[in-house]
Amino acid sequence: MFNMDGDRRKEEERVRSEGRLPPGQSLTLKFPVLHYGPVPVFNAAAWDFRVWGEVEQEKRWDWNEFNQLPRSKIKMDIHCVTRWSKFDTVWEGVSLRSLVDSGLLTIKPTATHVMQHAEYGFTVNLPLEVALAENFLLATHLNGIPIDADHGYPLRGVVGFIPGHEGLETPYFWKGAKWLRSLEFMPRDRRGFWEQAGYHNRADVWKEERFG
Ligand SMILES: Nc1nc2c(c(=O)[nH]1)N[C@H]1C(S)=C(S)[C@@H](COP(=O)(O)O)O[C@H]1N2
Ligand SMILES: [Mo]
Repeated sequence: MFNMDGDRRKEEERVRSEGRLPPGQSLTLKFPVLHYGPVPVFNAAAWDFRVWGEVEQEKRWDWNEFNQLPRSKIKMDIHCVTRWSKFDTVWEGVSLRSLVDSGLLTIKPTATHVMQHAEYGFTVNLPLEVALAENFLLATHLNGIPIDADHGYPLRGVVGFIPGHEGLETPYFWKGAKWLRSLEFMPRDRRGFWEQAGYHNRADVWKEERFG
């Protein structure tokens, strides 16, 4: 029988009993699309990804080069500030942590925060230690297929909760920029687009830091 809401509620009970449903959230089986402005068109010939600011050497990778960087895969629960959560989503892409660990990127000791810069000037800020944690990824794929245009193709930041890694700070999903084009390492904090609009600067889902 077709019983979408029955399935949904059963799944929600399961994750709640596992301690994985943050306060004020509910489980969705869909994947809502939320952003400000239009969806950009991807042009592989013009696309690049840059790392700049407080780093020993600024980097620029074109689409081909970016796809040759070491890759990681992580399963996470994602929590949107608009109160929906998705569980066990599998993201694949490049981990900032592994770029640093493999020597492909050296961050200056003066860096304290990271700004994600996306198409059309969209920005999101994160503390450096959050961006360097296991639960932040520069993602190209979701559940084995390229992320679709509405959700950030070809590259987006993602941040979520990894069950069993309770020590990692988990920000709301808006802290990952869709259509990501560069990372700026900063010597002090600066607020991104939604943070300037009144969203919480830190955005910890377990503390319900929704609005600032
Ligand atoms: N480039 C860009 N990325 C963005 C946003 C945006 O407006 N522009 N909005 C953020 C917000 S508020 C949310 S809730 C998530 C939504 O991601 P989704 O559309 O994949 O669900 O994207 C985040 N990333
Ligand atoms: Mo959002």
